[in-house]
Amino acid sequence: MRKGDTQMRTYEEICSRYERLIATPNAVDETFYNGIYDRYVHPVLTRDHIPPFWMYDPNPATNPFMMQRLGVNAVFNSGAIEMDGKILLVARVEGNDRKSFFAVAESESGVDGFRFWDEPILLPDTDPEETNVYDMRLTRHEDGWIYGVFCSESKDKTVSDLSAAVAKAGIVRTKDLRKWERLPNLQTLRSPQQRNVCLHPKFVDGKYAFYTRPMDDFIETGSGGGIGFGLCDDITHAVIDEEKMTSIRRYHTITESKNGAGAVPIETDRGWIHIAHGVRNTAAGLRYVVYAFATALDDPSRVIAEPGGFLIVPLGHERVGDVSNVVFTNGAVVRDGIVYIYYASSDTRLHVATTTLEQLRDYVFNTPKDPMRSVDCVKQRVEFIRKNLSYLR
Ligand code: M1P
Repeated sequence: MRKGDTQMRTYEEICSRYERLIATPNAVDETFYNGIYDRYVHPVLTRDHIPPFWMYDPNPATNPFMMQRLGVNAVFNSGAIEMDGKILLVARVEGNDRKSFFAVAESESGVDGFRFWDEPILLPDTDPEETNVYDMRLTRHEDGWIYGVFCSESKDKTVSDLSAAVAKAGIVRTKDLRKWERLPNLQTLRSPQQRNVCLHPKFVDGKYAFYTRPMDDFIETGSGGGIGFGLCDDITHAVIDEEKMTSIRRYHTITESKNGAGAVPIETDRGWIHIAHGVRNTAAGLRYVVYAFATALDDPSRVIAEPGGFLIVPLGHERVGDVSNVVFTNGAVVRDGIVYIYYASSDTRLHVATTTLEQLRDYVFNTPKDPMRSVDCVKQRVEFIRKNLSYLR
């Protein structure tokens, strides 16, 4: 290389760096402790985990500077499932052109070694107006299919604002994450827009059950009061009339601005555990955190436990990215009693947090509720301190 030239790598050098990254072991971050879950030193997926042949033309004759031809900006919000002993993620990959798409990455351990399959998922193209797709929740349903429910976004042509968009819930199904069948989008008769929709894994009253997030607008949920729940008879033409509220938005809490279903609910002997996201507004913009709640086994729309506050909050470098101050989850896996919670930070990269099902259940059912007012929070804490001190003395 001549002095002043930009650095140039060969395709082989690019690949060996990529292989080194994939082979880098992850480890529990011992600087963090809360007794609820472990965080990890490294993210599990980033844009550097994208196979070089997705971005580079390896042929020096047609790519003499070995430059990226099709760059990738970010890898984040990911659905998750266990298959044949491996953990598979359907990640949201965002190209440099801002369009998102889905791609499967697999790992034996669930905490490191994630490698993308050779090609991203090419969904059946059923709607020419659909411009962007993202945030797939993967549900292994008792009907035998694996469903992917995701946000299908199109331009809102009813207003003159160029950035106005309409969000709907797209539905696909598969048996193996390789061959996908597209079904018509979910219709919610009483909500003009939908995002963060998640299919419950079991029939409820003999019907398919969806967690929804009613919205009046693309960004603002408006009159949408929280995470909804609705039933439909036929998933091949899914229509929901009434949406009951499950976990609701509340003034001066982590869900004040909006909330939304995250991972597919996890069944325990005490109830369904939900790992969701809550959003509040601040002078610095929206702040997204991950929280948990439980619904009843006999009525998965009825909230029976809701710990106060957040479960996961953006920390350190997680706080910075394309959309800063965000953690978001749409996938978790339970394998051999270990819960792998895949959460993205700041719409840029994907991390894992691990805990046991026993710990998560303890957290959800034994963490005190949000008392909703400062004075009651102090009373709650003083009572807690006194009990602790009398035990310690
Ligand atoms: O940018 C943060 C998140 O914003 C959206 O979530 P919500 O619908 O609750 O506002 C989603 O687009 C999500 O992808 C994104 O991470």
